[in-house]
Amino acid sequence: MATSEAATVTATATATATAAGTETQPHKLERKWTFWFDNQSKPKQGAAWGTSLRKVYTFDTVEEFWCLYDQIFKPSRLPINADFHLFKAGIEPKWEDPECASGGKWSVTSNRKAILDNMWLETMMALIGEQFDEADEICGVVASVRQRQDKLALWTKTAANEAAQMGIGKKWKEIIDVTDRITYSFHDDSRRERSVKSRYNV
Ligand code: MGP
Repeated sequence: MATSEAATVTATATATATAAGTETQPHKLERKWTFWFDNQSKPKQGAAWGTSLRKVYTFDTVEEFWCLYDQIFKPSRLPINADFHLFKAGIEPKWEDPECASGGKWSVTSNRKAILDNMWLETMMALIGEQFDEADEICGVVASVRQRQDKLALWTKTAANEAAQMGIGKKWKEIIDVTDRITYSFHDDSRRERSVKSRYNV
């Protein structure tokens, strides 16, 4: 997404949210969330990971969320090697962020665009609606479109806290309606080696 597109999104989302707010008060969320976008489809040679990662929009109302989701944030619209992220405001979707540094992620794959879109939407609604008992443990969710398989990952804060991660994993499976086993990996392992072993599964 070009900077001008991001600016248009910002203006439209604000306008729509404001228009919606003229009749009723916008519905405030428990906390602020930020949408991010990363397009690694045309990587600059030698560019370090993260150079194409862009913060797009921070919001804290239901109306802004629906407007942004509807207009932009559907993973089926992404090119190959691009990602959307929805993270708590103030947390960057990077292993290097202090809130993520000791964390990890639950992952699911999808071969069908419609399923990925649906799992992404269900997960985002659960996050902004504070549906997880361990909400403080959650950093955000990432939708990744890849040649081989699309992926969704739920990033959490304290990888070593197995009980918290198992609680989140079980709840997430219900939310996205997945019955197959899902796996949890530590960011620390990903930092060290490319083929990462899973630490927990549920
Ligand atoms: P990835 O984006 O998690 O998987 O990490 P992808 O792109 O689906 O690739 P695959 O290996 O699963 O097929 C891919 C690579 O990007 C990692 O091995 C790192 O080199 C780099 N990378 C990914 N993340 C999320 C980070 C990060 O947060 N920080 C840094 N420094 N590098 C990262």
